Amino acid sequence: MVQHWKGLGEVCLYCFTPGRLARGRDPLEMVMAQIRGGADVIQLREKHASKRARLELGIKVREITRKAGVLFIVNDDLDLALILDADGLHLGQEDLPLEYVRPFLEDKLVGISTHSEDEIKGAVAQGPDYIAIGPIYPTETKEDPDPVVGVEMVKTAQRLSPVPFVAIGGITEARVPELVAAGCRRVAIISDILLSDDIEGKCRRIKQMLMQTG
Ligand code: TZP
Ligand code: MG
Repeated sequence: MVQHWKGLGEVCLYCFTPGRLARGRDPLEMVMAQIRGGADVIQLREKHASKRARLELGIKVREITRKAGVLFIVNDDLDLALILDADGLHLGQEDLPLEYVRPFLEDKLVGISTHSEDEIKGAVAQGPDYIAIGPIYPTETKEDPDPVVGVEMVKTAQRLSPVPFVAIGGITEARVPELVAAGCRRVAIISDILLSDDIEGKCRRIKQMLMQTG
């Protein structure tokens, strides 16, 4: 079944390609396990791969996500987002400003990472389709992460963001209830899912908790 998404509004569980966390496993199988477990988004995030390797993996992930009706978002690379006909592009604070990107992605989703109240305000002013807020908890996945913002940032995003927000950074299955209680409906998780021996089951349990938020 192919679903047609208007935005990130329906998304609960935002997942990733494994990058270095593949550790000898098949990245495509890891993507498929996340989708079987209920991932709503797969982001192509391969910080240590060459652009050509990202392209080659991206071609396959595009095919899998299209068939599954799951959103496919490319991290950082506008050219790859266009070449792969991705559903969207995710931009960090040091990536291309949205105003230069939007003309190429008029009908696609563009998300911006934010790490403080001021960055939320700055991002929202640019007109993204969604924002990410974090790191909510300490993370070892990101090299040189910004300071931890804490669960309180959920309330700040609720107050300041007219577009959907996704919490990220150090989120684990055990921490999801605290985020849900704070009013968070969307989480992006890398290591807790990708380092799990049961990626599908882990995703399913997390998704279940998020879907109960209504
Ligand atoms: N942006 C802020 S924290 C982070 C990114 C990409 C890493 C999240 O990874 P993990 O393993 O879920 O903490
Ligand atoms: Mg980036």
